[in-house]
Amino acid sequence: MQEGKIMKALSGYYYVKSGSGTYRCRGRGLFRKQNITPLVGDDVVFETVGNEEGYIKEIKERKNELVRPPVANIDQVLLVFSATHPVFKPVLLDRFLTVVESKGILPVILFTKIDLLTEEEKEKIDGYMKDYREIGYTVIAASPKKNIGIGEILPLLEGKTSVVAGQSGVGKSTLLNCLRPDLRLETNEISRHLGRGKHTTRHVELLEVGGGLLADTPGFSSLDLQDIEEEELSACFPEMRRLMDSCKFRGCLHVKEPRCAVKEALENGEIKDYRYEHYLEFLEEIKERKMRLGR
Ligand SMILES: Nc1nc2c(ncn2[C@@H]2O[C@H](COP(=O)(O)OP(=O)(O)O)[C@@H](O)[C@H]2O)c(=O)[nH]1
Ligand SMILES: [Mg+2]
Ligand SMILES: [Zn+2]
Repeated sequence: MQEGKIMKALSGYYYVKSGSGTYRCRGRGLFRKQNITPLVGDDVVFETVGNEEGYIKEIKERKNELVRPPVANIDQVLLVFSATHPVFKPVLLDRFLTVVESKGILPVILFTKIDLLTEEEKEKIDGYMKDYREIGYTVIAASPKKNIGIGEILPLLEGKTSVVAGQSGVGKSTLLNCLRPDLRLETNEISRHLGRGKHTTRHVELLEVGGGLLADTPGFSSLDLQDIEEEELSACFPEMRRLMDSCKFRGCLHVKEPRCAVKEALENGEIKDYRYEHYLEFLEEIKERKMRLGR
């Protein structure tokens, strides 16, 4: 018996890496019976058959898991946003942040394409970077194409399992190629998609980068707030999370309640207007879902 980590899942096989090599493994029938599907990122116990093959016998308890992309035991998500082209939309970043926070995973914010910024745009992005840093997030400005900021990213990956997430066209593949040039991932999928009118499906794989593991994902599609309850939402905003115990009412939703510490912080500028507006927008979305589904 050996212990290892599932690095890749492809055509019914799981590629498990251990201290002695990589083995192409099958899951046991038991998993199907118990309704457990092994995920990339799973730590497993497996039995080897010869030098290259094996059977997974046991999946160790997961720290967390994402459904789309299907990856387990994630330490952090690199949220990749282009500073421009396409233009930066804070509401989308806040949505990504909320989903990642709700799963208890650490987000890191990474702006790409900073080489394309005009003076005016740069000022705006600098403002946002300052805001998000004040909230407590690690924020990096980079241009993989011009090799700017890469030195800041590598140390963040060491010893961790990270997932790269972000919209199509923001520069995820370009970034990965920059972090590990031998990968030669295909870039510029936007125009290809437009041309062909459909997405190419790809497998999820953990790549060894900067002393850690990194998954480039075809997308991070599960961006609905379906697993989040109204009362849990403000905990996904660190600047609100810090104030929750100071509100007069337990379970305060920070909307119209009296003596609300979040509203006070909003008035004195400690919480940014746009962050609060996005909070309200998401809260509304969660409420609507509840009404619709009766839960
Ligand atoms: N100017 C500039 N272009 C970039 C940068 N990063 C990516 N691009 C371009 O943006 C397009 C989309 O990049 P790609 O890596 O395929 O994005 P992905 O869909 O997120 O994987 C490509 O044409 C890249 O050359 C950057 O830092 N600066
Ligand atoms: Mg790509
Ligand atoms: Zn409150």
